[in-house]
Amino acid sequence: MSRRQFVRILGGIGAGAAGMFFADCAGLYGSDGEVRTAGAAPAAAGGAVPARTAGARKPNFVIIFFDDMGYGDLGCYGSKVNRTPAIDRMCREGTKFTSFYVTSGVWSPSRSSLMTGCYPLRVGIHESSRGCFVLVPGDKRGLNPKEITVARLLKDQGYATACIGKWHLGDQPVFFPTRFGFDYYYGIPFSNDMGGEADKPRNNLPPLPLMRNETVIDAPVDQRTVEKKYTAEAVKFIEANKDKPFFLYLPHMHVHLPYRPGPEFAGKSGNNEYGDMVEELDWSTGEILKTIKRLRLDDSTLVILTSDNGAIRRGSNAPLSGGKATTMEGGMREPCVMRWPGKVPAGAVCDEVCSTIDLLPTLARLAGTHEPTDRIIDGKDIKDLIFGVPAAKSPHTEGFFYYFMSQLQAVRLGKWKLRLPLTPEIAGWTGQPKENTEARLYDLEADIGEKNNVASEHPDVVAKLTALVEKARNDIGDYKHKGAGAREPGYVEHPVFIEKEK
Ligand SMILES: [Ca+2]
Repeated sequence: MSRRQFVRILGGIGAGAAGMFFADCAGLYGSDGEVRTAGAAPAAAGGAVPARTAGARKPNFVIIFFDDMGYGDLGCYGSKVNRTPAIDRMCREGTKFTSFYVTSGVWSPSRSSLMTGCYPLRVGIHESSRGCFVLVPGDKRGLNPKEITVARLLKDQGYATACIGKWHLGDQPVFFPTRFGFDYYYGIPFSNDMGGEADKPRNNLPPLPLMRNETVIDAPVDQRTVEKKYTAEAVKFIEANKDKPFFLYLPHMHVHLPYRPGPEFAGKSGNNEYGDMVEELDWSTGEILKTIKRLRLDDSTLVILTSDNGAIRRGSNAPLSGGKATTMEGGMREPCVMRWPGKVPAGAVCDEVCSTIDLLPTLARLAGTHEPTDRIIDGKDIKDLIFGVPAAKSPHTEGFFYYFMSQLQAVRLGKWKLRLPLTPEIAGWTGQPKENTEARLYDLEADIGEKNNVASEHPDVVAKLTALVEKARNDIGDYKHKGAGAREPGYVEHPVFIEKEK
C-alpha cells in the first residue's frame, strides 16, 4: 500500500477518531479489553474436535507466506528477472500448484482464511471496523476469539506452534496470535507501512513495533533487519522442537511496501529493490529447508510456500490479469509450492482449484484430527491433490468464490470463471473495472488472462454458476445482504495503539 492509499484509509477512519486513539494510548498491556460478539456464539473448541490421538509421530508443518508476491515473481513460475534458486529447487523436489487461491486480494482478509479455513466474510474480517478493506493499527475489530484456528487445532494435538512474522488479524491483546493457539509469536503485528521509521516518523501512528509474544521489544524496528531476524527465529524454533511435531507459520514482511531489503541483498539482484527482496526471501526459504534437512526432518515435514495476495507495481502477476486488491486472477491466484520428500510428488504440477481455506481441514486431518464440526468451515480436505493421487479432482464442486470486501464478484468452477454484473462494483486500485453491467464468462484453461468473454456462447454455464452464486449469497453474504451463515468478528470497545513500554 502506498502512503497516499494509506492516508486515504486513515482519512476513512477520520482525524477525530485517530486523535481519540492517541488519547486512549495509555496502559497498553493492562486490561485485555472487552470483547463483544453479536449473534449466536459458537461453542468452544471442547467437544467440537476429538481429543489428542496417540501413536506414530505426526508430521511437521511449515507455512511460508509471502506478502504481495505475484504469480509471476518466482523463477519456477516463469520470472526472468528474479533469481530464486532455492525456491526453484523446492519446486523440483515438490509439487507446483497453478490454481491455488487466496480468498482476498488484500492482507487481513486473506490471512483470516488461512487461519480459520473460512471465507473472510464468514468470519467478519472482510473489512475493518470503519469500513477499510484491511485492519488498521488500533482497530476495534479482530479475529473473534471464539474462532478455532489451525494453530489451535494442532496445539491441541500436541504440536509446538509458532507464528513468526506479520499477523494482521487484530492488534489488541485479545487478538494476539498467542491467544489463538500459538505458543510463540515474534514479528510486526501488521503491515510494515503502518508505523513510523527512525528517519520517517508518521504523524498519526506510533513507531513500527516488533513484538515477542505480547510485548513490544523494539520500536521503530529497522526494517532492513527484519527478514534476517525472522529467519533466525524460525530456524531456532525448528531446532528447539525437532523431537516433537511442530507447526511453524512464517508470514514474511517482504515484498510489501515500503521496500527495505536487508543490507546483504540491497543492490545485488539487478532487478531493483523488489528483486533484492525476492532474493532475500529465497535465501530465507533456503535456510529453512537446509535446517529441515540437517535435522533429518525431510521425511516428516510438509513445507507449503505461497503468498497472501497478488503483486502491485514492480511485482509480476504474469500471465494473469489484474493484481493486488482485485478479484481478477492476478489478485487472488498465487504461486504455491508444497514439498514433503517421499509423500508429495517431486516435479509435479497440480492445476486443480484449491485454496488457503483448505489448509486447516487438510493439516488437521494429517495431524489425526479434523476441522471443527460445530460451525461451517468452507475449506475442504485436499490431501489427495497434495499427495498426487491419480485423477484426484478439486473438492470445490460447489464453486470457489471471489469476494472483495463484502461483495461477491466472481465464482470459479472447473475451468470456468463467471464475473458477475455489479452496479456499483466495489473497486480495488489496480486493473479493476469500476463499471460491470454484464455477466462475463471466461474459460481459464484457454484464456488465463481473462480477455475473452464467452458468456453468450455458454448460457448453460452462466446459469449453473449463477445458481452457485445465489447459494453463497444466502449463506456467506454479499454486499448489503447478510449471509445466514456469517459469524461476527471480535470487537474491543476501547482499542489502543501498541507501543514499547517507556
Ligand atoms: Ca499482502
